[in-house]
Amino acid sequence: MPERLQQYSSSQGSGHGDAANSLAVPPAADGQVGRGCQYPTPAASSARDRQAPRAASSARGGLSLTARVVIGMLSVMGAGTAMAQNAADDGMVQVPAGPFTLGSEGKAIDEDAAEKPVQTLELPAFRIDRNEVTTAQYCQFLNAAGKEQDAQGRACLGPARMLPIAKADGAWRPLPGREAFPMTGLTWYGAAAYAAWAGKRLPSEAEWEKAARGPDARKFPWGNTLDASKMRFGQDNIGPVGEKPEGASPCGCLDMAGNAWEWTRSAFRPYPYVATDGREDPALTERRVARGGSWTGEPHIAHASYRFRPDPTAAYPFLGFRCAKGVE
Ligand SMILES: [Ca+2]
Repeated sequence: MPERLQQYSSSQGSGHGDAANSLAVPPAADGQVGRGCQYPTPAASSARDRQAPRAASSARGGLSLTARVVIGMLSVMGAGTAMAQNAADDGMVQVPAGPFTLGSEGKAIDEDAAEKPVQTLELPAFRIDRNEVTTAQYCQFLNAAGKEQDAQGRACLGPARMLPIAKADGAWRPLPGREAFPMTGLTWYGAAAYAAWAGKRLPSEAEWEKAARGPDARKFPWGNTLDASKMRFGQDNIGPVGEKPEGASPCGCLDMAGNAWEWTRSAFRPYPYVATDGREDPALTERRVARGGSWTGEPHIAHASYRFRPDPTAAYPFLGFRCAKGVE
């Protein structure tokens, strides 16, 4: 574990390099075949949405009254469609069913032995948050719950000194200027409790990696070459979620490299990854896998297959999460 990560630990540490434990409870199984990610990035979609009304407006000069009325009606209909799309946007993207590549050969200098062996896995379609969960969203959860523990009484938050939120007059609020920052400083239990409150769940590490790499086994969300301009990393370079659209994954997820590390549902156990061997049981108390690197200055471990492995009771100012859910 890099020294910079160790100095922030609030609990038992990250467990980088630890051997996995063994428990056995059946998880929700995945297993269908289909095509890989083919979705446009949010940036591309947003650009199209913004441009369409302007194109209709600029075409009005020199047209008959009838033509203007028709164009006006079409513009209103178009605006209505855009509003309907926005209303239907729940902040999640869908990852199609189908095969993808998990893990690495562990040969490159930035690859870890725990990423071996490379596997081709198949997952059914699922949905995953486009962005990391923000401080504002997490405060909504805490204020609705009225406590800082999960249903079993386990702490959701790390020490106050590392939190991007604060409690005053009985309510949790983001620190000024951090409303759109990823929620960090929370335990795995805190992440899982939020997901349950939101009607979602944490992604398995396999789901997370598929959403980050797409169907073509790329090393980073944007391709195979480390590009620091496409991710938030470096000292104190944590920032609002979704501000690096050029670093979007093939399915349109943002900040899957950098900004905050992200808890996944999966317990850390050696590969090969087997979804049904018990590692996806949320009741496990063993170390969990986190993915994606962070702002803490180690861009070389931000590749999508790297497996950070914190204790579920640990909290760090660089560790956040995003949620997933099944497709109904
Ligand atoms: Ca991230």
